[in-house]
Amino acid sequence: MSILQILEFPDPRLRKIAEPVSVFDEKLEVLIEDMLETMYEAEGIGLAATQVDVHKRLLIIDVSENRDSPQVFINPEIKILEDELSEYDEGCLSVPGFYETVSRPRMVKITAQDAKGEKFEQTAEDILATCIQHEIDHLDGKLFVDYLSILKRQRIRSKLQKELNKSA
Ligand code: GNR
Ligand code: NI
Repeated sequence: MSILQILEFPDPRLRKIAEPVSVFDEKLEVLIEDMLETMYEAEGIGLAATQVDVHKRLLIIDVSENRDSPQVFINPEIKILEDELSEYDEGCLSVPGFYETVSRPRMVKITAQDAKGEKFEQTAEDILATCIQHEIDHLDGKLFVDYLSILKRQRIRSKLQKELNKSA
């Protein structure tokens, strides 16, 4: 297993639109294992393939307290089940150190495939619903900072750009 490098905003590769997964092979299983290891090491509750520069429609989530209940969603689609929104202070491993409140639909239905290509359906509420929407946004080249004011986004961008320049 290996820890993968997580891209950081404003890296343009975070804006790529991921392609559907069509082959469910050993290589995919290895990618999933590496993404899980990377997510746990970074102490995130989710990770989208886009964040590790793999532009495939694949995301993983673990919102459990004990960090022992990973969920894998491949080619996920969501349907909003309620008009009600919920607000969370969102963070992102690709936007390190920044947390801002974002509103999203509170309850969604997800259809996706598992690592074997088997289709499944699941409803999600609250933090799980938020996290899945946040991860699907990554697959579509979107980041939570896109929901903030331009001013806030520019401030975050210039602070992170300075950090990236320092380490370059
Ligand atoms: O670790 C994460 N925490 C989080 C908190 C609130 C809403 C969304 C998230 S996802 C984030 C990990 C990440 O960046 N996934 O893409
Ligand atoms: Ni994120």
